Amino acid sequence: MYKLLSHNDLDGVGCGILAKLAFGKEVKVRYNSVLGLNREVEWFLENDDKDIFLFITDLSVNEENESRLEQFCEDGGKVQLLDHHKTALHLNKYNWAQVTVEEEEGKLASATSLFYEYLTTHQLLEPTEATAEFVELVRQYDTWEWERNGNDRAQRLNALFFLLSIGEFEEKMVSRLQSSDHFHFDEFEKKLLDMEEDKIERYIRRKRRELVQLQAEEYFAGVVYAESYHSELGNELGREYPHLDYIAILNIGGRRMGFRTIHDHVDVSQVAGTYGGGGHAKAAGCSLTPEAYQLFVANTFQLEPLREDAQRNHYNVKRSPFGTLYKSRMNDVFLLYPIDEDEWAIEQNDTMLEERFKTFEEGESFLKRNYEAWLVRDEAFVQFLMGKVKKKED
Ligand SMILES: [Mn+2]
Repeated sequence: MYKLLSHNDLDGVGCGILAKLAFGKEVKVRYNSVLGLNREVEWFLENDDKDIFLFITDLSVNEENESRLEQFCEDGGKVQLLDHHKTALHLNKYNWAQVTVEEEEGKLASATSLFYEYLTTHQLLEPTEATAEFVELVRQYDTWEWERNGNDRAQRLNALFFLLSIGEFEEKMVSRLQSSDHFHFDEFEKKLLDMEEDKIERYIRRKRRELVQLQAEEYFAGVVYAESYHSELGNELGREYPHLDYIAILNIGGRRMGFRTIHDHVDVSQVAGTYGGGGHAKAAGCSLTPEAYQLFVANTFQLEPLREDAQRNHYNVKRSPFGTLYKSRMNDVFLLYPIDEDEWAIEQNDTMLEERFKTFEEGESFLKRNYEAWLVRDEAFVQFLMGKVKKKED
């Protein structure tokens, strides 16, 4: 008999699906939150049959369970932990743990891809094309590689995962992988996923208008309240506001918060770590501790949301050699323009600021970080130019 304790996200459930393909009725699978795992491990060690082979995937254990599992193995118990979170790398000192962050140069690991590798090399599972395709979609989603590769199928697989219950998803995928030559979505799922995409788009548009800006330690954060679609939201908002180092997504009901970044200079697992959480460099989370509550909720509640840049301009456009016009809530106007090949300057209400910027993006980031300024509409730009001409005439 086997038992699998895994994470309750797509990557964790991917492991459960592989376990059922490999062991059928011979495996008991339980999915856990990050916090729930340690209880399950304790329960296993105290109550379960000592002959059961225990797999732990996509999650890691606390220090107490670390030594309990070591003892269990010394007494002849069988355990294999497979994880890809770098916060678990210290577990590699044990024979029963394998924590791999990168499979090979430039290819990040996921729990599902590590488990697939494990099961096929130990000849516990026959490799097939359909299963390999499924595993690769899960891996790309979990490591964010799908974004760089434009692999929408990976994102759609995760969307389907959230549309169904875990049990339904598991059952569908197991029978599909057993009976198909290639991984595919059926017609009904495709229709459902299209509708879901439209719904997410509308949700994100609404959330964009609720984003507030906060300076927290050395970073600028965008703060938004949301219960669902954290990945999509963090991604969209991050791209929309590249001057923000990361996006903090608050789930008050769940007393949790998520961190997402699109930037390489920020490791949000470290940010989450300061509040007792963890995760990946690009996506992490933590409980809403009183400290985090004070900073991200209480301190930001009175703030006004960021104003969005004008979208349909023809004249006041970014990177224009004639300058781009921004405005702040204090009614200051800023003109960002090139004064040389690699040099951009800013005029604030007709007074040139001292700062110089190598690129347009640096200049815009400065304006948005310090003044929460937004790109004004063409009409305001034309008025501004007319005012300048008039001043010259006078
Ligand atoms: Mn994972």
